[in-house]
Amino acid sequence: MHFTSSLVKPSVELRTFSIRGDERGSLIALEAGLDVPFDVKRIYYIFGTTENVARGFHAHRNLKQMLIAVSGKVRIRCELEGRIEEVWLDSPDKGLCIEGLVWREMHDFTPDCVLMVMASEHYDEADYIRVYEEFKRVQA
Ligand code: T46
Repeated sequence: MHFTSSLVKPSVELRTFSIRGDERGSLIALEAGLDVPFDVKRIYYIFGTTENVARGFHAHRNLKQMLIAVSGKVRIRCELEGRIEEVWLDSPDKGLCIEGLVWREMHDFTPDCVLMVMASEHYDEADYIRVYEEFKRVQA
């Protein structure tokens, strides 16, 4: 099947989660449909990233994702609808929700960074746009 455009409106939203802390430390609970605005079908995490390596450089047609640096820091650079949005994920209580046709890049991983991602769909290579020129073309 050949898709020409995304069915999901592109958006990038930084959310702050409630920390349930007590004298023992901290706990964050995320519930699908509430804190994460979609049903989670897949979780993956990126860690042990080699120094000076950047990742991503693609868009998704329909996937919704929530990115959380549960440890360390990473800079997320997004392009959507002709504008750039940059966010540092540097605390486990921050989540970046990305939906629809958004070009995303991940830069400046700290060595201790564990980037956890919750996704609305199972892995599907056909949902990826890995060529920037194609991303610009399907946006138009
Ligand atoms: C995204 C950013 C934030 C799988 O087999 N299953 C999976 O669920 C994923 C995510 C990847 N893979 C395979 C595909 C590649 O052979 O793992 C390898 C690395 O994936 P990729 O090069 O796409 O990784 P990143 O870090 O560039 O991008 C990932 C996600 O793929 C992507 O959806 O939005 O993180």
